[in-house]
Amino acid sequence: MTATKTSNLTQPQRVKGFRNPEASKEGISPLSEKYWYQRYSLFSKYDQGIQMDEEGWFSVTPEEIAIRHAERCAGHEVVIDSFSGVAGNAIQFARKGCHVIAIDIDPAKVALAMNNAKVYGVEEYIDFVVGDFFTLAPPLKGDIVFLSPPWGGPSYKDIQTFTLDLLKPIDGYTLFQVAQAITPNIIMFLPRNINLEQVPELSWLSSPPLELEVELNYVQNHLKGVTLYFGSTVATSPRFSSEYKVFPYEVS
Ligand code: MGP
Ligand code: SAH
Repeated sequence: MTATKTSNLTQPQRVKGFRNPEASKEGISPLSEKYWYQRYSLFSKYDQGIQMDEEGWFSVTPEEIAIRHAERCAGHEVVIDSFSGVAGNAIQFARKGCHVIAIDIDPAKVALAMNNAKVYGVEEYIDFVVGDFFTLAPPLKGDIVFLSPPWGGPSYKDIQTFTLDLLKPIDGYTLFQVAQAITPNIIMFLPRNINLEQVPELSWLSSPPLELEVELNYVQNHLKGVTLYFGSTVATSPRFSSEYKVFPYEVS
């Protein structure tokens, strides 16, 4: 397993204690304002009509990280974005030329996702589905399953070490098994405080264990999340790494 680091973009800075009049005019809540300051790193085309809601603000994958995820879809046709939110990831997979099945349980989120995909001109490449991924999954066919489930809100970071059982709406092991029934090529976006020692356990759910690569995702030197790439066609450097205190794939 290897671990690599991404970096990046310039963001407007927040002035503490001051409510930005532009944000207030846009109807941004005090909770979301922190994310509004990062709006161009979330969507570079933000000013061209991007629409968000409260959960969308704190959950959307920053664009440069979503681009990085999407680089792995080269050579694959269909990506299932199982928890598509406001389409931060779905848009980038589509921009790379993949067909995306974008699923979200919240109809309001799907409406925002459709709007945002239009802003990027990629709505034709995305099938938007309102529904529960776990109900829809069994008959689905796809070359990659992308998983960015809810982490329990912004308070995820109050926990010192985030464990896989804390993912919502179901633990990470069960979620992974549902995805694995579709394809071994799985990309999973997890909190930066995820217990890295647990991660190989997901590989070991398969026999032989799945190849695994771990990527630490930074924006402007700030660690935003951790991406796990599973399966021989998306884990491009699936080697054991001594950079982290981790884990051969082989179960001895
Ligand atoms: P954050 O830690 O809330 O923001 O989320 P930030 O600005 O790093 O906070 P700070 O206080 O450390 O400065 C960081 C990133 O994690 C967000 O931009 C989202 O991409 C992602 N993220 C956060 N949450 C709560 C979720 C979630 O529930 N699900 C998913 N899929 N991604 C999330
Ligand atoms: N990657 C997305 C953010 C995903 S946030 C982006 O970049 O925009 C997680 C999403 O999972 C939320 O929008 C939430 O509505 C959705 N969700 C929660 N439970 C779900 C389920 N059972 N099936 C499908 N979507 C679900």
